[in-house]
Amino acid sequence: MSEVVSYDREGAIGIITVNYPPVNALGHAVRTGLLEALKQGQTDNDAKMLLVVCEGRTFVAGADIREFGKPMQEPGLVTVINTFESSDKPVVAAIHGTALGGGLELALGCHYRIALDSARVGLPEVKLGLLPGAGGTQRLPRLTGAKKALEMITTGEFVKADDALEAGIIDAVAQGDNSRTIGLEYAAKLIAEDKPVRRVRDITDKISADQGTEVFEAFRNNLTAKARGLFSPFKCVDAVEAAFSLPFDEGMKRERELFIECMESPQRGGLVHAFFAEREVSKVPGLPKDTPVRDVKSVGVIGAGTMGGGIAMNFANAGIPVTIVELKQEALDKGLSVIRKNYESSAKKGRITTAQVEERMALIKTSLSYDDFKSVDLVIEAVFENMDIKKQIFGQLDKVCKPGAILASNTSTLDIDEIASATSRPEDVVGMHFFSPANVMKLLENVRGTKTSDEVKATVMALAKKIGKVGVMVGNCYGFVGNRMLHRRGAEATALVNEGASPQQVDKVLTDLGFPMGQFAMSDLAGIDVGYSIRKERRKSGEDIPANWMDTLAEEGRLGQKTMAGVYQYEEGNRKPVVDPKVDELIAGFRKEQGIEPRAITDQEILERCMYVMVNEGAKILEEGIADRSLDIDIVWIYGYGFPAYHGGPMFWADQVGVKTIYETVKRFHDTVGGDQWKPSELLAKLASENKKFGDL
Ligand code: T1G
Repeated sequence: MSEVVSYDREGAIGIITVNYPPVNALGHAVRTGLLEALKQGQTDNDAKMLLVVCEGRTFVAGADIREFGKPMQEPGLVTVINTFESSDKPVVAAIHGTALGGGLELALGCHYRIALDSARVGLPEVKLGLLPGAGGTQRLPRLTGAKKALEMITTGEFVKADDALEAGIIDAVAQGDNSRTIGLEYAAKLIAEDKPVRRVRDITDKISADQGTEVFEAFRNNLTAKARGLFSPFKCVDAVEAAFSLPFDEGMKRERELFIECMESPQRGGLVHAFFAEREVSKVPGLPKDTPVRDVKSVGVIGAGTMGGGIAMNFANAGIPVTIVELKQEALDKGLSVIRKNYESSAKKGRITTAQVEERMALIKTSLSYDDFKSVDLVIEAVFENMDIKKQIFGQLDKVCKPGAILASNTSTLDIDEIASATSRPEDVVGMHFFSPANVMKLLENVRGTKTSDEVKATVMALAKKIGKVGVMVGNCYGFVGNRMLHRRGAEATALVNEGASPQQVDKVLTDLGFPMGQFAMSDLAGIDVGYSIRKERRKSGEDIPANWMDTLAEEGRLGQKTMAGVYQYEEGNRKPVVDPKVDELIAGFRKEQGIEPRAITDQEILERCMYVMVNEGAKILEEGIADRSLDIDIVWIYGYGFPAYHGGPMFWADQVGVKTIYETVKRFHDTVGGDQWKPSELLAKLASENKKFGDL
């Protein structure tokens, strides 16, 4: 008998129980166990009906992703599910937690489905670069019709139990917290009503109703705008369309063909890497799992600007009271009105209720005095990037805050140790670098200072999860992980324009790679003045930063979206960047002034210089231990800078391109372009010489 699937009976109901923590994934042992248990149920004469339930926190959450890319062991999932469907005894699935991917497909192979009201169902395969490959694209539309099936399968979004009932995916919803109990009650009711076997494959009314509709074309057109190079959503549409144009078994064959195309696509590798990396970053090497975590029941935020306001919203969203302190009442009033506007627009979009708007606003207090920080558990400083001001603030916090309060800075570049040196408790000082808009962007770059205690590190990592962020712990250096690499890319992109490329050519190379926006469109969003004042600060501190055409833009008052003109120009109420011939003239003028003869630059050179400079810097960051693992860098870039997840992040992407190729090119640019940024990282050189990957580290 299988260790992970058991069979027993209560009255006339045979019960098949899966128990394979953490999420009952359909690994080989579970697939084999399911077939064995089904056979037992079939031959158990006292069992009139069979019930499939799962132990632990959730019903089956899909195929076992760890088996992807390895040779497939029989029985395959399609075989298992077809066998359940062809059972001559009715089979019921009782769902709790999340029935996802192969888990929902298994339930769709059963004849009846009941779920706890807290449960959710979904087919999120597209988020892994795949499509439902065990009948989901053929069985789901037979229950829901084309539109709902396409929505679920192309977005991978989870559906609440009540909505799944309304959509016809499940037959009943029950309150309670025990799926076995509700499953048994429901099966007993079906027996009493003498309910027959009901195979989804035979249900055709929704199929005939939607045959010949334009919905598939509409979805393809819509996806073209949104997919940004992601491959699998289109294959999802093709597969669902097959359910409306082919008989069931033919449709299943077509699904399999399309599934294999996705499985073999490199995008699947990138997305599966991103899936596991997102879970791995929360386990910080060297930080014991049982490190005590401090309780954060109240938070203070300094600064009611864009960042301060967004940061405060994260804590209010998690039910944690926040006090925002500013120097002037107008700044507080303005900050609070922006927060309320953001909440009201979320309510308008149906993401939260109006009651929740008021609940969250009630959790946000304002003050003009640091005294109101006396009893808070954490303070996050979010004022503009000036070391003297930050040190003055931390000196004050050191006097006001209670022992054990965590003092955090939202600085995006400055030295955490120097900020901490302004206090008598550097062990309680840490960087918590949020990304704009802070209430939306998922990344939280937690920055450990040399003296930051393990307890504080563990607390801010746990807090990231609590406020719905992906927390990554990184070391302290200029720009930490994300901005340090971004500055290298920004400098290379700017230099390429100095030498002859156009800003729009550079941006197109990055958006073609899958980034939501290019380097210069991003500068326009962040504000040209932000980079300009950082360069001025660095030049003031003696760094040799060559003049560049972006300085000219700033000096001309072209600060980006906020002035409707930066590298691009913008129309009122429209964030779409429009090429501005004035900028080309301005750049030509700058080159002439600098005596630069522009040259034709290929897209390939742009890609190599913008991306390989990041990889080389990433390798230096690993060498220095600023990032513990290459996956930390990948997650920082995927959740903080829009790096296309299907490329797996910069370091995973580098492994796909080839470390040796990148190293050889970096060496070449070191000779031809020059500059620190092209000094090859020793780690990169070592991996290239040993034919190894960052993923091998
Ligand atoms: N396979 C293997 N391991 C999995 C897994 C899976 N499907 N899902 C989760 N884990 C591990 C995860 O790595 C972590 O491990 C632990 O479980 C807890 O996860 C043919 C081909 C279910 C909503 O895409 O969305 O079916 O880090 O930290 O926040 O059509 O996990 O503890 O060692 O995320 O409570 C489709 C993926 C597969 C669902 C729970 N299914 N999982 O979230 O916990 S493709 C999915 C999730 C498929 C078929 C196709 C979430 C969750 P560790 P966690 P959580």
